[in-house]
Amino acid sequence: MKLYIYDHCPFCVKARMIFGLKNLPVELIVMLNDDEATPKKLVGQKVAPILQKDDGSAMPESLDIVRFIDKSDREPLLNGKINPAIGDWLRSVNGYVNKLLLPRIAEAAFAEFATPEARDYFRQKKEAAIGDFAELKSHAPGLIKKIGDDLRQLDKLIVKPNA
Ligand SMILES: N[C@@H](CCC(=O)N[C@@H](CS)C(=O)NCC(=O)O)C(=O)O
Repeated sequence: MKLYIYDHCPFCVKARMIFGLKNLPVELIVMLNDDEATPKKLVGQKVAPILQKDDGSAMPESLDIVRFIDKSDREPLLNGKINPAIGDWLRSVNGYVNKLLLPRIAEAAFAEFATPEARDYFRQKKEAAIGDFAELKSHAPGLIKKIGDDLRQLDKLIVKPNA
């Protein structure tokens, strides 16, 4: 099986983790960030992650991929209770964390930015969505304090290190 990803993408991390947890092989393919043709050909939209099965069919949506792989050997691992407080935590943090993450991701040495065009594509698209990166970086100290406080709250919600 092949997993089409971006290295910076948290949804892709989710999809990658189930292969690691189950010790299943997968071929990782990092798409260039400005490559619209590959994902559109596979699933009709520009998105990552995408799982391409051995029969050639492809599926998007990280949690669909996780569930599909988890059930594939009839020994699902993900059968614990879901803590709604962690969902609430994620929704709250997702409201602001991209203001910290995206300006830094845009400068990092990820394979999806192997060409200047791919990096510019990301920067332009994300700045159009969340604002000027230089301006956002000027607000970093307050956001770093906030994510630090939120991570301390998350720590209290994690009942087992391998949960
Ligand atoms: N609901 C999707 C969301 C996936 C998603 O938003 N991926 C981002 C990358 S982190 C994406 O493909 N964005 C389009 C783009 O970068 O142009 C999932 O869980 O897989």
